Amino acid sequence: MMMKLYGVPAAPNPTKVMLYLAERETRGAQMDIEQVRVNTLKGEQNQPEHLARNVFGALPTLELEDGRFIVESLAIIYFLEDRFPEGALQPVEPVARGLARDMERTIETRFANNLGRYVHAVNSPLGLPKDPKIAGEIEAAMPKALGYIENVLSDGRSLLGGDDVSIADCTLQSALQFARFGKVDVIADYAGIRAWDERYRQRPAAQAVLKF
Ligand SMILES: N[C@@H](CCC(=O)N[C@@H](CS)C(=O)NCC(=O)O)C(=O)O
Repeated sequence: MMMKLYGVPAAPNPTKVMLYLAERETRGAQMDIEQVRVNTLKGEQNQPEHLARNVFGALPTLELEDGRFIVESLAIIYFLEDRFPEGALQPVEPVARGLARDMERTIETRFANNLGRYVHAVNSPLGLPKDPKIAGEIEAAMPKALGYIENVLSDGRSLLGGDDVSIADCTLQSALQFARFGKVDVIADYAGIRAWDERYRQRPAAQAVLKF
């Protein structure tokens, strides 16, 4: 059976994997993964059919050839890195690999996750109620995370890991797309991140996947 990726456009975690797949495709990988949309606006992620794939009712979810499932976005990406090693995005050398993973985790846990919560707190695309307390807490924490990313880019590199695309690029762009979806701009004062954003969005993978 062909693998299937269950996802939905514009949601950050599915988009991270969809960008990853598109980047790998442009590097020649033939993964033969069918992409299946689960309509979150209709609540399909909480229907029994999807809960049977992922008890958390979340996306993305990868159905393997043997019918089992991987339900965490980064675990899906690492699985595909191992399963299709030719042209994988991670560096092979251990120190470079450790640093690349560290950057990706830092961007997700200290920036992307907060940005997702912030968008929901100020202008939720899903119509969640505004939450000024959460918004204020995240506004206070945001400069440190944005400063970290701006500093990574300050040596003039074109992408987060250097000249080659990395998983961190997929993570950061999926978060920034969600902010655009919610009409929230947190990068206005960060020239390096803004320039990276413009560059990344020109990439064929980005053009193929991004909706906002
Ligand atoms: N840690 C999980 C988070 C998955 C997640 O929360 N996905 C969101 C979309 S970005 C979702 O499915 N939300 C729908 C819901 O929770 O009902 C991952 O990285 O895959």
